[in-house]
Amino acid sequence: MTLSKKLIVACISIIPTFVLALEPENVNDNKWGLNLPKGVTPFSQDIYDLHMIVLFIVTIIGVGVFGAMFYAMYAFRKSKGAQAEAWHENHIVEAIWTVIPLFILVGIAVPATEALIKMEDVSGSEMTVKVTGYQWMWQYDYVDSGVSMYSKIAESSNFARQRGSGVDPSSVDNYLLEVDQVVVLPVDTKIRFLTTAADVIHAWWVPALGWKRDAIPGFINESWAKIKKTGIYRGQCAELCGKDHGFMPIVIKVVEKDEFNSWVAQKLEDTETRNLAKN
Ligand SMILES: [Cu+2]
Repeated sequence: MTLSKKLIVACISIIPTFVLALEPENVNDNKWGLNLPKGVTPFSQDIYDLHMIVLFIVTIIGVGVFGAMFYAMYAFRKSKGAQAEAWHENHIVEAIWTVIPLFILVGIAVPATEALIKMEDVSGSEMTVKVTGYQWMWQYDYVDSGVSMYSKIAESSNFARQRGSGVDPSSVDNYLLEVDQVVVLPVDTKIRFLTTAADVIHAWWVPALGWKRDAIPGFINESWAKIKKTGIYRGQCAELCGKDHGFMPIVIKVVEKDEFNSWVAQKLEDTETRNLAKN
């Protein structure tokens, strides 16, 4: 096979990779973890769309630039007696290769800015959850209903992670991604999250929501989510916060609104019973 044929075969063989990356259904399954997950909130979808547009643009540019480069290296090689052209500094060409990238960047900046503005807009929130990071757990205050709880790594994971536990981590379900108290949230509700910390800097991150927020002592960071699909979504602390940074997972359970309301009622009742027992 000649070199040119080999090059053509190599180019054709990488096409399925791009097709796979651009195929939405495969991405949704996230079969091989090749692409950005779509998430379950409006702006996780925006981020995903933006990512796909940029991926498409850089793929075209990459194929174009490398294609031209490899073609030049092959067609104008020294062994064929190629002579370099003597001309240089073509103003028109230089203007074109400056202006085209400029337009591409501006074209990308417009939807990127729109997505960022949307992310910051917490107006019209129907409920608020305050998230406080501690070494090494999370506190959740449902500001509107008064439910307050701590959530830390599940005992099954915590035990298995100890040196000499004798437990094979792969035998533990959702190893390091399971908690004792799950954060229950209603579906299709605009939820405002206030993120802060009580000791060092942590970061609250659930990839399916499409964002992460630093939890900084003395500061309150705002963000929001309107989760489209019921289900369980997992995340972790995303800021190096100390020796157990890797052991403060987050688990969100998104349920129908009715189910959420009865969960809140149950939680309040439990707290009341506990308080009465104390007195
Ligand atoms: Cu942390």
